[in-house]
Amino acid sequence: MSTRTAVVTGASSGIGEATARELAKQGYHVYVGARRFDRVQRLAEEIGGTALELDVTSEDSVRGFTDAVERVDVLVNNAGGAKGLAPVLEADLDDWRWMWETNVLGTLRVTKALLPKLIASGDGLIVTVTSIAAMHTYDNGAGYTSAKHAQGVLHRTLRGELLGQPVRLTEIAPGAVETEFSLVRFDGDAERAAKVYEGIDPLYAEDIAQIVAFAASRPAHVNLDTIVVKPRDQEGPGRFSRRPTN
Ligand code: NJP
Repeated sequence: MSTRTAVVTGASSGIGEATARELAKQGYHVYVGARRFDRVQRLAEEIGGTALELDVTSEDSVRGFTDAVERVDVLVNNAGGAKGLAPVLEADLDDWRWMWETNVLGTLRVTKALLPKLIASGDGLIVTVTSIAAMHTYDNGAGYTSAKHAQGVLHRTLRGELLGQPVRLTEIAPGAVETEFSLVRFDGDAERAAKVYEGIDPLYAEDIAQIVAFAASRPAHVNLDTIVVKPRDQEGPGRFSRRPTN
C-alpha cells in the first residue's frame, strides 16, 4: 500500500504544527502549508514531510498548493484565528473580513479543491478545527463567533452532502489552547495575550493534535462527528476558574 498522506493548513505554529508532528509519527507523509514558509520548511525537514507556501485567502495560492498535493487521505482544516475583541457597535470591518476570509472562505477553498482527491483515496477524512465559538456567542466576539459558526456550518453540511462517499468528517471545537492565537488576536500585544491564560491550566497544541490523530486512526466505518474539548478550568467562552496571581 502506498504511504497515506495528510494535509495540514496553518502548520507554522500551534495546533497545526503539533498535528503535523503527530500525524507524521503515525506514518503519514504530511504536506504542511502556511504563509510563513521558513517555519513550515523547518517542520517538514524535521518530520520528513513537504512544505508548501499557502495563503488560504488567495485563490492562486490555494490552487498552487492543492495542485502540488497528488494524493490526500486526511485533510486538517486548521488555518484560522481571531482579530480583535470589539462590540458590534465598534466592529472593525477589516478585522471581520480577515476572520471570514481565513476561517470560512479559506476552509471552503481548500476543501473544495481537495475533495475529489479525498474521495479518490477510498477512505478520506476531513478534520476541521472550529471552536467553542462555533457553538456559543460572547460579548465583543461576534466577528470571530460568526466566522467560526459559519465554518462549522460549512463542515457539518458536508457531512450530509457526502453521505455515500468514502469520506469521514470530524469537527474539533476547542476551548482555550495556549498557542499564538491570542498574540494574533491582540496584534502582537504579548502582555494582553498572556492574560488570557493567566491562572488557568489551558490546553496545549499537543492535546488537540492527539485528538486529530485519534480520529484519523479509527477504522473506516467509524465517524467521530464532533469533539468539544476544553481545559478543566473552563466551562464556556468567558467562564473560567482562575487561580489568583500576584
Ligand atoms: O493559533 P496560531 P492556533 N493562510 O495562531 C495560520 C482555532 N482555535 O494554533 O500563515 C494560511 O498558533 C498561521 O500561519 P501563517 C483557531 O481559530 C484556537 O490556536 O504562517 N495559513 C498559523 O499556522 C484556528 O482555526 C483556539 O501565519 C494561515 C495558524 O493559522 C486553529 O484553532 C481556540 C492564514 C494559526 O496558528 C489553529 O489556531 C479555539 C492564511 N491566510 C479555536 N492565516 C485557541 N488557541 O485558544 C493564519 O476555540 N494562518
